[in-house]
Amino acid sequence: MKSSSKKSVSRPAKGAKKNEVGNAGEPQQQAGGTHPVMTTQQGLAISDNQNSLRATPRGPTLLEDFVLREKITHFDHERIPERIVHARGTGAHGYFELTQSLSKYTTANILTEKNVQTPVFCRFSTVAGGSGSVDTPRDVRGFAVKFYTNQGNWDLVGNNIPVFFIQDAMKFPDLIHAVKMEPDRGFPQAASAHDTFWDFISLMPESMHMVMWAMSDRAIPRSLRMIEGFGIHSFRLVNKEGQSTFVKFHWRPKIGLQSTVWDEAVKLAGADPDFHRRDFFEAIQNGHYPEWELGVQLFTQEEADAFPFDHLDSTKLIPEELVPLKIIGRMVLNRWPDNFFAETEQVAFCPANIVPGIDFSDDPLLQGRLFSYLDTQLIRLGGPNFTQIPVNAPKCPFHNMQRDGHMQTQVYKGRTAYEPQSLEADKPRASQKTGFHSAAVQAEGVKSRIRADSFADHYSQARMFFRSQSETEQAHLASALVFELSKVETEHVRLAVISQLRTVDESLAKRVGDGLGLKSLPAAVAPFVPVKDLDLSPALRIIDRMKDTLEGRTIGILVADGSNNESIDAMKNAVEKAGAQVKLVAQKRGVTLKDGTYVTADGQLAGTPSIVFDGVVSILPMAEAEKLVNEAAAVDWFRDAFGHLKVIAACKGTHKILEAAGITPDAGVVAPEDIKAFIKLAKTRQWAREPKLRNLA
Ligand code: HDE
Repeated sequence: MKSSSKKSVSRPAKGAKKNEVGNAGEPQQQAGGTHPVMTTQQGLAISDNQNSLRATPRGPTLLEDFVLREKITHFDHERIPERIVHARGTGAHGYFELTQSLSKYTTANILTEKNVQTPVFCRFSTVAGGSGSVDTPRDVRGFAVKFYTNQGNWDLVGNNIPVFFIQDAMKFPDLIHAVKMEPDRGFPQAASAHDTFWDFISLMPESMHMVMWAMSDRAIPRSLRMIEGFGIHSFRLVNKEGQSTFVKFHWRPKIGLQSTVWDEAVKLAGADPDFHRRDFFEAIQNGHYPEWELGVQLFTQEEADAFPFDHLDSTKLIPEELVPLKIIGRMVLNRWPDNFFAETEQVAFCPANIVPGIDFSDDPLLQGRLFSYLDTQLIRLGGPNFTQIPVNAPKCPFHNMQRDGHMQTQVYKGRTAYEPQSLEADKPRASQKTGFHSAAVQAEGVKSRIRADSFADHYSQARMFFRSQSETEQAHLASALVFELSKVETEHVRLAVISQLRTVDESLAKRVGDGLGLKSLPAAVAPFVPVKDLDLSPALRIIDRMKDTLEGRTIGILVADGSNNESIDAMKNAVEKAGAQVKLVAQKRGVTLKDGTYVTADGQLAGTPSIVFDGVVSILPMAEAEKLVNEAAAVDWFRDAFGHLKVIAACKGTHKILEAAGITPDAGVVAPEDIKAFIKLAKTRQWAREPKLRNLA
């Protein structure tokens, strides 16, 4: 050791000096509270959590420092593998309450016992991006619910789109490899707009229906509270007599559906990468509990035989016009997790988790999922005892003879860990009476790797979906395809997608071809079976079905020193009464209003663009408005609000900023005094404005 270390004098040998004069490495902490003494994982009280053990005050650090080593080692192991799909997500606790009993169809208590609150944990996710990606890419959203029923956990692991890209689990790894970052370059992150995705899609005609959905406004939702959820596959309900009925599960958001416009989704990714989770968090913290109705479509084998498609094919939906939706209950999410990692990250969903009275169908995609989820949890959570993690453990009693393994937290007592056994009376045995029975369905045939002919129609429902959309939604869908395909570098891939689109709908292919600047369209692909013009399903739209409510929306009011507090209050009170929340935005967060009151704005202008609001208001004294004409953040505030088709309540002075933004006021621009009109317009987007602003495909 160097001589300098020998000269060390600062070791507080008796401790007194250090306590009196402090230590350079000691933080100033607030006094008070009843802080317990910090310890190591072994329970040893820690004397100093700021300084590692050193040979001299200036180092080197000693390997002997077991407190430092324990802390760093734990930190080094803090991450677990992220989910291979649905890595980015957010979740909350809540409850499910049944309002209509399905006792005629099932023995499952969760679907027969009315007005009982069953705890749930629900996780929403994007599919393609990593856990650190953004909340608003164009993507499918996962919608997974774990019901902690008194008969065991039931997981309904669904998406916000009722169909899927592929018919057979065999193709899932290929689909995901195609959409994720390209393996040689490691990008793009959380985006389907690249060659490998569209190459795969162009060669998979069965994906055409889902592609229509993924390019529709459903894939750019405004809020997680404004998405539908679908179990996708047909499941079975089984009653006391052992008779089974097919069922499809649907979640319906109480405040209705709403989407962003594409430019807004793109800008949101930069302005607030956590936009959806923040919105979800704030809603729960503010007591605006997100709520969904649970609906079911019930149908028999005979009815299924008459459908013009095979309900076991996950690329097909059952139009509500064919089998109406029956609302049977509601889910309310009312408690934010205490710890994101312990709960939201470690929650392990599995479609194989069902309860007596519910059973699977033969859907080959579902059958593959029944294997995949448990398998993925073993690598992700490190071993078979992940079911003991509190968020995963059932809330009803559970007993079996499974033992040992990594991270076993139970201390099982007794001598036997096998069955049958005759030594211990308190050990579990199976029960014919209350146990799970698979539906007694006959299955016979020839083993093969053949896809049924009834799965061969890949285009009719894709066509039905596109043609069922409103004009505005069709234009968005066509433009999304133009955007995505414009990012594809390989010409033959772009053309192959157009060939597919021609078979879906000639007019759509033409619009996309025009958008890409093609001089002529490639030949249409020949479908395996003739494409049918199915009855249209207006229930598949979003815009026409938006609810007449401001609930779940956020209005931004731009203020400055001298803003009229009475006008602010009048707008704020009316908007809040209509169910929305209000946030004040100002160039400086501290503002003195006209009556002298000093308020702290919720957001600073440059960091709170209008993108995060559903409608904007400005109440500014003339002089302040004039100053903002030269402030890019203010000009962009209005330009974006206008461009994203939002209502604007602009005071007189603000009209100068509108002018600077190149905005010609239309019917969606009102005065802040016109509160009634503002609220009416804030309930939706100003769709009539869109064609004047954008050349949609
Ligand atoms: Fe998943 N899926 N999936 N999936 N999925 C996973 O399981 C898989 C599919 C869905 O919030 C993984 O725990 C296969 C359809 C959601 O934690 C994995 C196939 C639907 C979530 C997996 C599908 C879904 C997942 C990755 C084709 C809608 C997130 C992490 C046969 C009905 C759940 C995990 C959460 C997660 C496999 C297709 C929904 C790898 C093999 C269809 C919402 O096991």
